[in-house]
Amino acid sequence: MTYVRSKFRHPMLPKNDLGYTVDYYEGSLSTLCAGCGHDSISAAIAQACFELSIEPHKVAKLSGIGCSSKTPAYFLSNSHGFNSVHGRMPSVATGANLANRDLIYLGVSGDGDTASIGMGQFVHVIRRNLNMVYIVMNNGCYGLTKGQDSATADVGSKNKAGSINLFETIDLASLAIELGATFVAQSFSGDKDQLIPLIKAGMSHPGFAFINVISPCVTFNNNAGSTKSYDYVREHIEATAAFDFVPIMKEIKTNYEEGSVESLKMHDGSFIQLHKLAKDWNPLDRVSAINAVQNAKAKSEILTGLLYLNNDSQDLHELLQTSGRPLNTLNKSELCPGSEILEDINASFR
Ligand SMILES: Cc1ncc(C[n+]2csc(CCOP(=O)(O)OP(=O)(O)O)c2C)c(N)n1
Ligand code: SF4
Repeated sequence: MTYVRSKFRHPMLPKNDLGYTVDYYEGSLSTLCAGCGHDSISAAIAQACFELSIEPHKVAKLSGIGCSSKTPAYFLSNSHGFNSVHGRMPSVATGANLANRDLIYLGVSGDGDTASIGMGQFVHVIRRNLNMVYIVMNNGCYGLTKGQDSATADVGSKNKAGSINLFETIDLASLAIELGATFVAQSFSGDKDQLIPLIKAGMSHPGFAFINVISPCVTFNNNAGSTKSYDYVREHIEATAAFDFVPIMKEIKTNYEEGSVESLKMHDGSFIQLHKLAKDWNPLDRVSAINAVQNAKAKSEILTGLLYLNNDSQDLHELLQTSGRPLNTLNKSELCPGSEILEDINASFR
């Protein structure tokens, strides 16, 4: 692994609508193990933001603790970033989002960070439908602390030390759908053609967009017997549907066979194009989404793609009917209703 990165970029590198090349969306040089799935996800995030022509300073990256939670250092170096306490990223994201609704919130977590110490925070940020993208880089182990089994390790899978996991796995995608998440997707770190459109769609979704990405840990969980290794995942992956994400500003491409495409309009006016591979697949149907994930699991398959989308998503700001302007831009006279109104409010509690 080299610790020197050339600053030279080809002068003909394509530019996005803002005039930036993709390197403007990169971060500092990764210190993760060579071949770690998390690095591929970081690259997909950078590419998605480049393709959406997002101003990096309009993005806030947040994470907990773990190899996965280190990755915000490796993408979007021109964005805001907050590396929080283990499992506590959702609270920090909630506070930041309530103070400034105008940023795009991108949370990155690990399966340990989310499904163990952060589980309480995870379930409540889903219930609140906080407007953010929440990516779990799921390798079934605690990579940073030397590969102990996490709560997403499959029962019966073997870790590098040779011990078999005795405990039932927590399926984060099923849990998210069950808890009312309004956008739930699943993918694989090595499948950028699927992952980049999913991230773009998640960023355009007005509510909590959860993306569970299987991301093999090459150092501690890539052995025979692991169900999160590159080989296992490649052999057991099944896509619900392949799709393109088309922002509303761009012409909508319809070069797919008629009848094989399902066009889903997002709240911000953009569309997701679903290539229906599974005949009866309907991502708008919550019950069939839960059944499909569970049926795949029963066959030891990992279902990938956009699993569930609620087109009537109302995010936390809408639910709480907060000010349309970010709170951090309101001045004292706008925030304080005045002593007479405060007196009335106090009187109503007496
Ligand atoms: C409060 C607290 N408890 C435990 C730890 C030790 N710790 C650091 S990272 C980690 C788990 C990381 O696993 P995961 O979130 O799956 O990320 P990965 O490293 O696999 O990407 C643990 C237990 C800690 N940093 N803080
Ligand atoms: S220990 Fe595993 S998760 Fe951590 S950087 Fe290395 S390969 Fe990635």
